[in-house]
Amino acid sequence: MPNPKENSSCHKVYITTPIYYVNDVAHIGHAYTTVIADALAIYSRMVGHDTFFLTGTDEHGQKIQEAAKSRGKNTQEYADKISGKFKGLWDDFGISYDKFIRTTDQEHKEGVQYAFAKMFDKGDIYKDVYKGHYCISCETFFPKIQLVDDEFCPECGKSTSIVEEESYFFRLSDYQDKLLQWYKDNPDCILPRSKRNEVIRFVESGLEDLSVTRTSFNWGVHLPEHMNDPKHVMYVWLDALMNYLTALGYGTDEAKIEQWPARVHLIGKDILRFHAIYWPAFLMSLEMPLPKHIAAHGWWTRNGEKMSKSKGNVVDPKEVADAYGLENFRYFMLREVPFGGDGDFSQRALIDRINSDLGNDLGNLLNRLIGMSSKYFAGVVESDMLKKYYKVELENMQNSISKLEPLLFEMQIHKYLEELWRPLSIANKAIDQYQPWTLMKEGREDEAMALNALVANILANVAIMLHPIMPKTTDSIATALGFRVSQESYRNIIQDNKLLNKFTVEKIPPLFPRIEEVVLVEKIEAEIKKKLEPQENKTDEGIAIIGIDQFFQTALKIGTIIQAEEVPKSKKLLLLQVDLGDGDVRQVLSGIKEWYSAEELIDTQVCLVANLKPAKLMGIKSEGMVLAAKDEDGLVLVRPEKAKKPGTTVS
Ligand code: ME8
Repeated sequence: MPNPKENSSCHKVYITTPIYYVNDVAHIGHAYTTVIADALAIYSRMVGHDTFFLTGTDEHGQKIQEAAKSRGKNTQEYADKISGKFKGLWDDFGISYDKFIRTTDQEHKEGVQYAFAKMFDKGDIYKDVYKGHYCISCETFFPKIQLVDDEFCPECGKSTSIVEEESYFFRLSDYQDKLLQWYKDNPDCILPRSKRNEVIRFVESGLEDLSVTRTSFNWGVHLPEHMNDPKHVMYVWLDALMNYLTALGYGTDEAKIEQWPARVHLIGKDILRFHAIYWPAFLMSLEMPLPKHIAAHGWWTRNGEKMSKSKGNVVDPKEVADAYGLENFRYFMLREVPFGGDGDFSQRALIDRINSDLGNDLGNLLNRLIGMSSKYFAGVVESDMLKKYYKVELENMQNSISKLEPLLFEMQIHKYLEELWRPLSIANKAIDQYQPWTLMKEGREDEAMALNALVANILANVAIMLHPIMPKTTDSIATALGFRVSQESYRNIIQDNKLLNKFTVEKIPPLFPRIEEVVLVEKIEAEIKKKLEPQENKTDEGIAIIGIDQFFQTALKIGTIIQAEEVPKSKKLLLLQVDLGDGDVRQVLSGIKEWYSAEELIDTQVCLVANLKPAKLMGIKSEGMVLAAKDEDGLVLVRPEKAKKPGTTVS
C-alpha cells in the first residue's frame, strides 16, 4: 500500500461484503463485516479513489426455500421481506454502499448463466452423477470421513442426507496447482496471513471436482436455456460468488466491469474456503483477474459460543446501536477485537471503551480545547507559533498518522485505532506538562496559544483519520475546529501536513456523555441473564437444570406403531407410522434399524416427542421422535409398562 504522503493518484477500489442469507434477520456478526467494509469505503473515497462498495443478499438454495416453507410463505415474497430488512438496517445505519445486490435480480441471474455457459464451453464444466452427504443448512457436500458419527455435519452439527443426483461438475481439481501458485505469489491474497496457510494446507491435501448444479429442488438460477437441461439449478455458492462480478454488469453490461478486480472481499472465517478456493478457481476459468485481498475476520461469540441465527443467541445490532449510539458501537466493534480473532460480545467492554477511549481520551481533549481557548483567547486558535514551541510533539503526531493507511488495508484495524490514539495522548500529555494556566500566569501567551494550536491540529488529524469509523462524530469535531472532513482537508492536513488556518472554536455539546450502568438496556440485560442462568444451574454432569415449566414445553405422548418399514439405502433408519389417537398419525424416522426389525415393532407402543418441528431426513419428512436409551450393550425403546390409550400424555 502506498504511503498516503506520496499517494495522490486515483485508484479503482472495489470493496465487498458477503451477501447475507435471507433465512433470518441480521445480527452483530453481519453488522461487523458490513461496518468494516463501510469504513474502508469511506476512507477510500476520502483519499480520492474511485470507490465502489457492494453488499446485498443471497436468496437462492434449499435452505431459503425451506425457511419460507416452514413459515408458510411464498419463497420470493419471503426473500423480499428479509432482504428488505437487511437493506433497511444498513440504511438505518447509514452504510454507504453503492449497490445492494440480490441474487434474485434478473441481471444477476443472466450474468451467472453467462458465466456458466462460458465455463462449460471451455470444458471446465461436465455432466456426471453425484452421490454424497449433503448438509442443507450449510448448502455443502461433505466427504464421509469429515462427518461426525457418520451422519452429522462437521460445520453446524445438523443431520446430513445422502443425495444422489445427476450433476454438472466444475473441474476444480485442474486448478489445484494454479491456486497454490497464486497463494505463493501473493502473500497478502488471504488476510490474516495465518489463514492463508490453512488454505494452502487444505488445497495441498487434494481438490475434488465440485458439483455445481442440483436437481432436488428448483429455487435457484436455471442453466442457460440453450443447454436444454431445465431440471438443473445452479449450486447456490456458484450463484452467490458470482454476485461480485454480476453487480458490476458482468454478462449483461461489460462496459461497467472496469471496476474489477476487487480490492478486498470482506468475509467471516466460516466462508473462507468458498472465497479462497472456489472463487479464484472460477475466476481463473473465466479468465478474469483475481481479487487483491480476501480478508476473513473471526466470530462474535456470546458466552464463548458462535453467535448464529440457528443457535438463537444473537445480539440485535439495532438494539445495541439504539442503546449506546451507533458510532460508539462501530468504534467498539473495530477496536475491541484484533481482525481475524474471535470476540465475546460484552456490554461492560463496550461501556468501558465509550467512557475511556472516547470520553476520556478524545471527548475530554476537545472540551479542554474549547475551555482553554474561550478562557484565554475568546475562542480563537492560531497555528503561527506552533512549530516554534512544539515541533517535536507535532512531528511525533504526524509520524503516527503516516503509519495508519497501510494498517487499514492490511486489515489491522484494531492497530490502526490503537495508533490513532497516540496523538491524543501526545496532546493530553502536552497540556498536563506545559499547563496553559501557568503559561498564561507567567505572561507566555504565545506559548499558550501554540499549545492550543497543537491540541487543535492533533484533533483535526485524528478527526479525519477517525472519520471512516465515526463519520458523524468526526464531522462534529471538524465543525468545532472550523473545517469539514473532505478530500480536500484530507489532502491538506494529512497528506501535505498543513496546519489549521486561524479559526474560532465552536462550542459543541459533549460528544460522549458518560455511560453509567443504569443506562443499560433492560431487554438486552434480561436476555443475557436468561442465557447465563442455565450455565450457572447445572448438574455435576454439566446438564442444565430446568424448571417444571420448561419440562412441560415438551409434549411427550404414548403412541402405537401401526406401520413400520425400512428406508431404502439407509443402514440406520426405519420409517414408522405412529398413532396418537383421534386420527393423529405421525410419520417418524428413527435411527433404530440396527436394534429393531420393522416387523417386530408393529403394534407395539412407544413414547413420542410430539411437538418437535418437522424435519426432513433423506428427503423424507419426520414429525416426531421416539424415545430410546442407549448404552454400550445397545439401544432399547422407552415404552409404557402396560398398554395405554394412544395419545396419553407422559408427565
Ligand atoms: O454465508 N460473527 O451468508 P450468512 C461474525 N450467503 N460474523 C458473522 C457471524 C458471527 N457470529 N455470523 C455471521 C453466507 N457473520 C453466504 C455468503 S457470499 C458470496 C455468500 C458474518 O448470512 C460473516 O461475515 O450466513 C459471515 O461470513 C457472514 O456473516 C455470513 O452470512
